[in-house]
Amino acid sequence: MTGTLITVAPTGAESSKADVPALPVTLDELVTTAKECEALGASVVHVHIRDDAARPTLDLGRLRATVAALRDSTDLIVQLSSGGAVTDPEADRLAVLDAGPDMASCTMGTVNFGDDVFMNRWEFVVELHTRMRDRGIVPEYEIFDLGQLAALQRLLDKYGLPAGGHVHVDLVMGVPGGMPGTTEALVACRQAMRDLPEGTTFSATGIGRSTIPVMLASLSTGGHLRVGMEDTVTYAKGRPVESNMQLVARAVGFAQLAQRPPLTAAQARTLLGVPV
Ligand code: KMH
Ligand code: ZN
Repeated sequence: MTGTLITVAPTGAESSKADVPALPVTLDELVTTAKECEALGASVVHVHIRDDAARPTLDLGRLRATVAALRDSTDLIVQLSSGGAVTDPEADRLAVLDAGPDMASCTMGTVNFGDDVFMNRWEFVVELHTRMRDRGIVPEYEIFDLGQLAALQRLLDKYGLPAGGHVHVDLVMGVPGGMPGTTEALVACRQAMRDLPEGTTFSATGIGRSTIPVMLASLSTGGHLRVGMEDTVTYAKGRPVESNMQLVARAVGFAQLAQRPPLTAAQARTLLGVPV
């Protein structure tokens, strides 16, 4: 498939509404954002939710309501974050799967995360992978550093392919503590992915100012794109991001320039092995 899968990650768990007023934090704001990003060319939404005080939460009732609302209003593939915030306990992160999303993230190892630590013990990763497979939830394997691709190979060798049989990886680049958001690092990952099952696909996102170099490197090596205010809150020097739509529109422009126009949600389901 020659098109580009565009994932929007509109909210994340790190920015506060006070610092970033354009961040979608209510269910209404999230659904409106998702609809508008879908109309522009996004096909997957990577979801973190907030509570009434706009703090990150993994409240199961809210997650279920969010999945239902996104399904009602869009055809997007709904991918819930199982990463949550760095403070979230493993049990709550596993319980995210009970909300029944199409996809969920599965981070392939522990990484320093700014001043924090994003913990992903091996046993926890195995539990996420196997529970997702048992429930037919398609994982997106989040890779913050090169060695995590070797961990993914080990996971698949030992525990088998995920639900849907297709392996999709997201390179999260430029986190302070993880791999840098550079073409060189992306190419190193691309080469390491040759050891993964045939047909493995990848998207990439560059945190902060690495967003543009990572988009260009991903497109030019056959990869897909993830953009959104989870990863980028500055559009250009001195210009805060106005909305997630602004970031999706830029990604669509880059994809068209690369002659790999955005995939529809239906095409994305076929690519990723997500049932309709
Ligand atoms: N918020 C980060 C600690 C994911 O969504 O799976 C983890 C994260 C990855 O964003
Ligand atoms: Zn996330």
